[in-house]
Amino acid sequence: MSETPREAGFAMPAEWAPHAGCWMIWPERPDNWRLGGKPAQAAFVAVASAIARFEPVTMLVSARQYENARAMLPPAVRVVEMSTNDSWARDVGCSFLLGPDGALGGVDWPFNAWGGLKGGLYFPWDLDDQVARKMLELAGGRRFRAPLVIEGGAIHVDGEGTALVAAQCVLNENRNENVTRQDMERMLKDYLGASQIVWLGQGVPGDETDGHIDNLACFVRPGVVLLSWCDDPADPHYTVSRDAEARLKDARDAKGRMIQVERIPMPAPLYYTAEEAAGVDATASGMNRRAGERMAASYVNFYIANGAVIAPCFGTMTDAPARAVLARLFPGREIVMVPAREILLGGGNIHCITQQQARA
Ligand code: KQY
Repeated sequence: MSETPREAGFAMPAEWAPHAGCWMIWPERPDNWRLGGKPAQAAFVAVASAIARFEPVTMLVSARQYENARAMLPPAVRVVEMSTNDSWARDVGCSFLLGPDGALGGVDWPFNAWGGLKGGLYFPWDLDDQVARKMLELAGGRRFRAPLVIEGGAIHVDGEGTALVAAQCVLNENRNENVTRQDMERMLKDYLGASQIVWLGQGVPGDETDGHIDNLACFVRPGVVLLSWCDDPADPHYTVSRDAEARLKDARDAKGRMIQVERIPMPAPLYYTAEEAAGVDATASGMNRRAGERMAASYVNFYIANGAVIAPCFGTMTDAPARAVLARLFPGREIVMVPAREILLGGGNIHCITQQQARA
């Protein structure tokens, strides 16, 4: 058996800890991004440009799109050629770790496109599964290949030994058959350097990742979790958000603290328009877009950069209250909201398309 990060003295820092930079992947897949990816590319440029004001950004780009991406991105963004199947750096990238004397490491999570042949979103996913290894080579970090399939968007950590997950996702049979909660806890503790796992139940309804935690809830500092909240009893997220709050209030973190729950409103319901759905190539993949289908929108799906929070906005009446919540919870950081509907149309949001590289 190879050494685990925990055995080697590595752990995943909180997202608010200092970053060396941020990694992203350029969108181009026409069965996920409408109109050949052009509107999504503009949205990714806006996100990369916003983050680049605060920390270095690396954009991984296919050979085919290299010139286009280089031309669209500001000079401050480093563009590196890499083959991928799609553009979800949170999920296919490594989760960076720090170890003894500030050594850089990273978890390379086995990836199966959110469910493999049992409801996964595309096939093949072999290029995506190699991204974490390649990132760690470029960054000069020690690689720890995990023994179970999960994605970076399925975990959040507080940097003090606590990890937050949703059972719907990390115990899903389409990631690992017959995995027990104990198996998963052991693996998460070993690979994140954690000592306490806080379990939520379901993720945001309609989330095509089977309930990634990064769309539902996140730590904003040790002992405090921000939860996407719904007050409409007719909305399926009403029950999900209440259940999540109850579980958080019952839980203790790695330091034995009770968890303070902060609520952020979920965006007013957002649906694919007929034009948006028609702009996506139809394939046999799991990503069939239909007009009128509800999207799993959430303000929790933000990226914490050095000195800033880069958060999605949707042009809805909930944008301003959401910004106010973030400003209150992150008093030392600039809140930068970026229009993110085009990212949401692809099934995720700003946290899903970014990956922080830790700095000692
Ligand atoms: O939310 C994410 N972390 C990824 C979503 C993938 C959607 C693929 N269409």
